[in-house]
Formats: sequence, structure tokens, C-alpha cells
Amino acid sequence: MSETWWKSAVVYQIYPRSFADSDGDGIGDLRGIIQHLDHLQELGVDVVWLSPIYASPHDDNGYDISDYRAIDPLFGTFEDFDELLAGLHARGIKLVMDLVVNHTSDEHPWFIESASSLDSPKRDWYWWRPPREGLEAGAHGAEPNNWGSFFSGPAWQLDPATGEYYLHLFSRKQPDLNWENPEVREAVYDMMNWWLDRGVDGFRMDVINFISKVVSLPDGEVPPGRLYGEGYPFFGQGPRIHEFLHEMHEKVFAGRADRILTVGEMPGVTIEDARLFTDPARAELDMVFQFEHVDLDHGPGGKWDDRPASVLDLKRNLAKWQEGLADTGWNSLYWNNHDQPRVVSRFGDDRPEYRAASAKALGTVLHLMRGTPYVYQGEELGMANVPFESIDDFRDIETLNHYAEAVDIQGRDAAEVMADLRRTSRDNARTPMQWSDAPAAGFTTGTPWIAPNPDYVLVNAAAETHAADSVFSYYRQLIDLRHRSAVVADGDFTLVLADHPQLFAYVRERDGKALLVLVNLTGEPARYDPADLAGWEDAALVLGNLADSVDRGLRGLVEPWEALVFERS
Ligand code: TEU
Repeated sequence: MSETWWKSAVVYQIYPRSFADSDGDGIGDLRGIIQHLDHLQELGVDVVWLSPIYASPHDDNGYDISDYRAIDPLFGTFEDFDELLAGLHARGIKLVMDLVVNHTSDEHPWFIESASSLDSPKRDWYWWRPPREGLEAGAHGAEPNNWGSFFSGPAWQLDPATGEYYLHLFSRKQPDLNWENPEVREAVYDMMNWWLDRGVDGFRMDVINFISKVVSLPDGEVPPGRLYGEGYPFFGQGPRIHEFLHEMHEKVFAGRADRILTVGEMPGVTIEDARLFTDPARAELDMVFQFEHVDLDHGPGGKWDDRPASVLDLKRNLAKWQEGLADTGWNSLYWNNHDQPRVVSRFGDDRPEYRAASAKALGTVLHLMRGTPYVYQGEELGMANVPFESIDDFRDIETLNHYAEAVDIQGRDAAEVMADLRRTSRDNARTPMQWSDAPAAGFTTGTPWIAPNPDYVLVNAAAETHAADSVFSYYRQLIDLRHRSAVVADGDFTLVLADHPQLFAYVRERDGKALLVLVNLTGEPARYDPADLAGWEDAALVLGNLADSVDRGLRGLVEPWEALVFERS
């Protein structure tokens, strides 16, 4: 297999807690996934990215790991895991594990030992600091710096037993590992090799650009209206990040490159950084998840501060990434994951008359660009955001902490904050996968850990898998097109109609063959001058997302949420 096999591959992300429950406890598990492998094969995906299944207290739904070499009993056993891996491989599907090594759980033995005393041999495995000079431990403002946690509150937790604070960029139960310590790095590499030796096919690496920090941990600027300082300049892409990732490549990936996929989740990464991280000559990562396009609708106050993104915003940003990594490096392509609201509600239109068409239109835009597409569970059905009614409907620590900070501490109006949560909460992506119109969407025979989206009676796999006009069937065509077409997998990208406020249009070209992708990302008809698409008059329509698209051709009009793909050679 070539070292760049992933250039024509499509990855499917499974959030195990919400995918399928086999034992009726209301929580998804490995046997539930095993029972639905045919769904993945039917869709045509090549890789599964499996969110964490390791032992965990589940403070952050498994992104707080207490044993990297144990399967959490909630999800099953190693026998179940081995059966899942064999079942995927038998279908020609690879398995990529989620690697969370910027931090562990505070219940990990490493942290327990580190916290046990000031002179513990593992004290330096984490970031411990005394109170700010001149202040007593526990006093207001005594935290070693002014950074805030991504999950609200300060990024430091006092340990009264030793009178020192430990750093946690996320929840207080997720202490940050100190990657400056070579013992930490060796322990992580050893664990990674253990999983690859078991036959897994790579890793998605959680906030891996945060592992190198400016060791002085200085205060950050406090943005207007915010309670804490911006630590990102001192932990995002820190001074040794390329050194650490290259060392990881040499100690873990080298010699396996033709088999595995490595993708680094990198909030805040720029194109310039991504060219360095994904340049094959630098032997770091295959690709990264960038966040610019999913931050476009965040206002100055961050993700909860809504700033609607225009079609021009979206296409200019995505085109910039296409152009930025055209000659060096590689793009991952995604709209959804377990942290993002559902794209059909965010950048599409989830009203019944437009949901399917807009889901297909957004899928077309994403899947036919240059890069490796990622499909998040339910995206292939056009699953939408959830009409949460009460704060009690939510489960996500980030969401619940934000509500408490905004309403109880900052005194904001609860109804306004609830509207922000409905729009943006990660729980929009974490309600049960909708398998059928049976109770609990066919996800469980018990009580689901989080309620399903009520629209499951209409939006579900049973209704879509064999329906020719379903979102599922359309996604299957997009994936098949990538497998069949070298133009899609490896062609050049050129944005066309660049200033059109409704149309996202681009050309892919390779060895004299070309595709024109013409998508109306609005609910209004879009007119354009056919002369602006000169040379495509006789092109053949190879894909359209509306029943009558086949008759439309290039006549200067694209219907609301219509996607048209033409081919010429
Ligand atoms: O998320 C990293 C991250 O940046 C998140 O803060 C994300 O941007 C935010 O939740 C969007 O609202 C990773 C995992 O994907 C996430 O599920 C974990 O909670 C987090 O790291 C800590 O492990």
C-alpha cells in the first residue's frame, strides 16, 4: 500500500457512547459497533476513527483517560475490541484510535503518584507550580497564571495536600502532562507502539499542538469581557512542538508509514504551521484538523458568541486552505465531529423541506475538494441539531460549565444562554445515532444516557440506507466518486465564481480531466453568467442532488441548495 493511501480514503468517526448500545444500559458499546459494521461497509468508508474507549471516569466522556491500555467496561472487553478490529479489517476498513496525551485523567496512576508528594519521582510528569508570589495558596488570584480553562473557570487547581497548583487546560480532572519530561514522552511512545503492535492502523491525536508549552507559563492578555487571560500563544504550537512530533514519528510511525494514518487535532493551527506539520519530508504527521472554518461563526466572545458566517466567508476560507496546502502537505476535510454542532443546522437549513438537499449540498462541497474527508456518525443521514428544552437535557461538561459561569457568575439571562447552547453545544452531535423509528431511535432497548433528537422518527438509517434519494445514498455516491476518480483524489483545485455570494464553485483538474463543482449554499435561486463558466457548455452532469437536476445543465441558474457536478476531458 502506498504511503499516501489516505489521499483517496474516507474516514468515518464513531463516538462510541452514542453509536449503538448492545446490552441495554443506555450507553453505546463495542458490540453495538460490531452489530452495525455492514452500515459502514454499505456507505463505503475506508477508515474508522474511534473516539476514546479506554478506562476513564468519563468526566469528559472518555477524553480523561485513567488507563491507556485498558478498555473501559462501559464499552466492553478486549475480546470485543479484537472482534471489532477483525470485523473492520475483514471488510477492508482500517481502525484509527483516538490518542489523548496532552493530559490524562486525575485518576490515572501517573497523576496519583505525581500528586502524592512534592518529591514524588513523577512530580515532574505534570505541570505543578506554587501560588503566585506573595499570595497564599487558595487566595483569590493565587493561581500561577491567569489562563482560563476551555471548560470555564481557571486553568489551575489547588492541591491542598502539597499547597501547589496543577495545570489543566480542560477540566480539573484532566491534568496536563509535562512533555518537557523525556520520561513522559517515552511512556507515551511505548503505549502507542503497544496499540500499533496490536494491529490498529493509526491515531487521531487530541489537541496534539498543545503538548509543547512555553515553560515559563506567562500570563496572557485578557480579552474584553472575558474573565481569564489568553494562554493560547503560550501552549498552542509551543517552541518544541515540531521536535516532539518528529521524535514521535521516529519512535512510533517510522517503518509503518505505508499502513497507518496520523491526524493531529490542532485548534488554532494556521496554514503556515500546517504546511510544516504535514510536509512528508519533515516526518511529523499525515494531516491535521484545522479550526478556521468552524470558528467563522464565532464572535469576539468565542464559540458561544454567534456571528453568522456567509457563503463568501466559508468558501474563501476553505479555498485558502486548498491553495495553502496545494504543493506541500495535506488537508483533512470535515464539517462535523463530536465537538461541533450539526452542519445541516449550522451552515445548511434543517427545516424539513430543505434538510436533505442542504445536507447533500454541504456534503458535495466538502467531499470533492482536495484532502481526506471525515464523516461523523449521523452526518450521512443528515442528522440535525437538537431542540433542547432545558439545561437538564444537556450532558456535556463544557456546556454545563459555560451555563453555570454565564448565568450564575456573570448574571446573563438564562433564556439567552440556552439559545447559545441549542445553537452550539457539543451535545448536538452526541445524541444517539438514529438507526430506526423504534423507541430511542433503535440505539438502545434501555434508557439512553442522553435523549435522542425527536426527529429520529423520520431521520434514521432504516429509512435511508436503501432509499435512492436519501442523504445516505448521496453520501455513498460521493465516497464512490472519490474512490473511482483520480481527479477527486489528487487533482488541482481552482475556485471559480469567487465573488458570487451564493455559489461555492470550484474546478478539480488532473491529466486533462476536470470536474466542475457548482453548489448553491443558500435557500434562494442563484443566477450566474454562463460565460463565466466558458468551456463547460458540453460537459456531462455526473452528479446532482435534486430530482430534476439532470435536466438543468449549465443554464445560468442553480436552485436553492442545489449541487451540480460536471465532468469534461
Ligand atoms: O477538543 C479540543 C478542543 O479544542 C475543544 O475545546 C473543542 O475545540 C471545543 O470543545 C469546541 O467546542 C478535544 C476533544 O475533541 C474534545 O472532545 C475534548 O473535550 C478536548 O479535546 C479535551 O480532551
